[in-house]
Amino acid sequence: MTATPDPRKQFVRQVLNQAQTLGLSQPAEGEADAPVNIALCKYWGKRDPVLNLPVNSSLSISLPGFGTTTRLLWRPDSDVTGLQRLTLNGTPISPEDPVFQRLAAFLALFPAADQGRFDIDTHNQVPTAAGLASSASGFAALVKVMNQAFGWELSQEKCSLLARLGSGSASRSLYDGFAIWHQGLRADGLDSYATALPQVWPSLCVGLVEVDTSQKSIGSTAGMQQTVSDCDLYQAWPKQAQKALSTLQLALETQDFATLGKTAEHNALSMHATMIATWPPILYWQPQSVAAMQTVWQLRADGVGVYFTMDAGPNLKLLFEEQDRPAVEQAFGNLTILRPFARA
Ligand code: 2P0
Repeated sequence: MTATPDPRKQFVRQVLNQAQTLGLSQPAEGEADAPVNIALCKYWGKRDPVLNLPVNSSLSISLPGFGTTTRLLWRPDSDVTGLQRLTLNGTPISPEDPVFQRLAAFLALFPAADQGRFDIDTHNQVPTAAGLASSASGFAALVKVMNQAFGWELSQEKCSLLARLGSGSASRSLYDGFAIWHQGLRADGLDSYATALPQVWPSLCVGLVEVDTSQKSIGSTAGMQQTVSDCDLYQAWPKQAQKALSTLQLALETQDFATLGKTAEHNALSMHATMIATWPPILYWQPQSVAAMQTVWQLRADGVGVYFTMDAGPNLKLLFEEQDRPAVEQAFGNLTILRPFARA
């Protein structure tokens, strides 16, 4: 019986094309970083879980200064191959750890993993508040450092294709600012990558409301799979997301903050509605999450331009502009506030 080729390995080979044969006789090393991102139109559901192809396109804002920095050393003159050493924020990670195994499995998709050993040091500068996902910045930084160390000279779009295989949302972390991950139509996944949007929004603030940052009971990969297979309401989701995406793009073009905020909040609540309506239900919210939503709604009733978005967890990310910062800070007290375009 012949083994079926791993479609992910084939995908990597297609993306690397000529580049894979270069630079594999000499040691390679480098360092790269990538930001975390927050989706304003969410990725929720895979049409192909092996190639990480999404049901819908998504749109995000990156948070420069918060993300992952990764150093890579690759050596061909070794008895062993694949990932050999991984440190996270200076601490060695055991090969039995799921983090090590996920990274090793990703690296194993690349020809270099059969031809030498990888040693990787990775540092996360992700705020502890609000449990921002580090897998997005982690896989984006890893692909960037491989591109650089192996001299592949891949475009950002091609790096985005590769990062997507590690974690869907990583496809958007190749860029600062706003990005769209295009769902793509092809079965081979070669048209499902993110591109940057040109708009900047200097007054935009993102506030992190920390409700609970402990490990969640169901991860987003499993949560979205269950929703796709078991939720009758899910069929409404792709349509909602498509509409939200168009509206957000228009809001960015016209710098219409109220439309941006409203659309992002509505999209996040629609995503959560599909999770709640699956069985067994997936409800990431805690009483304090709902209390924070009500505070946002009260602020809006009082004329403050603040909106929220939420991911697969109980924490809120607030969206507001600089002029409303004092009112938001007063209502929420101890709030971590990030400025995505502070350096723009
Ligand atoms: C997003 N999330 O668009 C959505 C909203 C969570 C809720 O992307 O299975 O870690 O590795 O592709 O990218 C989190 O999912 O999932 C996510 P995989 P990922 O940000």
